[in-house]
Amino acid sequence: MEVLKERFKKKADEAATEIKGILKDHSNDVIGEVTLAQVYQGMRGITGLVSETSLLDAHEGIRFRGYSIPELQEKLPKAKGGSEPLPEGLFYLMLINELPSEEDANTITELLQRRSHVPNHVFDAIDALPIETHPMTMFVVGIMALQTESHFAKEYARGINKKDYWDPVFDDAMDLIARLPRIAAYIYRRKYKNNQHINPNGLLDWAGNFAHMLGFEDEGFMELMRLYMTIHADHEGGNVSAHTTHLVGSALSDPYLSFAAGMNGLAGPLHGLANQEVIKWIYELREKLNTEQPSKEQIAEYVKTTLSEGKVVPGYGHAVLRKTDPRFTAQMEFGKKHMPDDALVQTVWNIYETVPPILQSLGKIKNPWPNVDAHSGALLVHYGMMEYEYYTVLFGVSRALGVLASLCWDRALGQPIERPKSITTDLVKKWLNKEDNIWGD
Ligand code: CMX
Repeated sequence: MEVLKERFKKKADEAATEIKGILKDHSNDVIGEVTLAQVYQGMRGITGLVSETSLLDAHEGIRFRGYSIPELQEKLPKAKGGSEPLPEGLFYLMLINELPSEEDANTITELLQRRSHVPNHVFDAIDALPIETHPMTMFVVGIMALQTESHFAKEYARGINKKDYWDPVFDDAMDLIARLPRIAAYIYRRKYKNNQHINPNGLLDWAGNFAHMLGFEDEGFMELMRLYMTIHADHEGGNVSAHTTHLVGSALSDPYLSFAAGMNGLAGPLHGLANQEVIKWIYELREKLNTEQPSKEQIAEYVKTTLSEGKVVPGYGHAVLRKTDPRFTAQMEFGKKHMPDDALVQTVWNIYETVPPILQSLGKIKNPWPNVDAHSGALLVHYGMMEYEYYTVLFGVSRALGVLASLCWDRALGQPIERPKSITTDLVKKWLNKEDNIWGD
């Protein structure tokens, strides 16, 4: 067994024993109550699942296994000559629950390189789609075509013991993470660069090689990809892409099926697709006002028009966060360091100064502050990646690190099929009229 797998198994066994002990003594402890509003309004704030890889605090933002983004930037291994964290290191941290050494991160890079072969039928499946197909659709089709390679699906068909589910799931997770950059780069080069594809460079790290296959050799872009792939990787378990992957995986659908389902969720404009919507929205604003650098007054007017048309301001608001997203701040810092004079980046910063008070004044928006998607596009445009419809694919490649590490934990901890209770409004009315004693009160 490879070292990483052994380490994972040891950690997972320890955790499983610990959880068993906790449940033995505390199974009936109550950890929250549920209101009718929560049931009707997106289950917001209901604690209902375990996701080991990260935890989101409304005011502080995300922590991966206890570490904030600035702490990760300081403590995770870097590429040679670089200053941003290697996403391989974050993956190790999420999977093993320990900070990786440089050697640990390099081991992941090597393992991923070894597993990165993508069979031709995957490219054929993508090629069968019309060129105007959205890149996220191509991405999901590519992942689904790759499902032929699932170790878990094969082992399950052979009758694997349930104690061993985690093992082929682990292999599938590693294979998928290794192969996604190739699939994603293929989609980019097919759709936007005349089908001129670029071979992988085995000397580069995972994110650096992804940048290379996309066609961006600039060291600044490679650094951006390392940061981007790190900060988008995980956002605890309840967001649509993580929760969907977990939910579908709970039916023992293999990691390809589960991750593809999660990516269908990421492709929604209230979730990951917001990163394309932000740039589209800024471009429309610039075009309408015929200026490259709209003033704060012009931005404010445009925000009001957007709201009056019954649309959301993309990149702002969050279901859990109640402060500026630290993932936004990390990208702002990157912008200040690498491109402080970029007109589009400055517009993003002017929007940041303009939008929150307007949203706040509406009185109904719980979080007027920017989320991760408000900034990412402007940094990509700076390096020449103009094709904003592609941006959510980058988010998806990164998100694989978190949700697939989580899927390994789900199976190693023997998490059961997920099946919450739903109700009907008829039943609610009966309960309110005390005609039915459904909840025993
Ligand atoms: N612009 C305009 N209205 C907004 C808004 C925004 N950015 N954010 C929230 N609202 C509105 C909601 O639509 C809702 O309106 P109604 O009561 O009329 O239905 C009201 O404010 C209350 O919403 P909320 O409780 O503050 O927010 P939710 O938890 O329901 O939704 C989110 C969270 C992210 C979907 C929402 O803020 C939004 O639509 N933002 C814009 C899209 C976006 O940036 N999504 C990316 C999120 C990060 C990610 O997953 O990638």
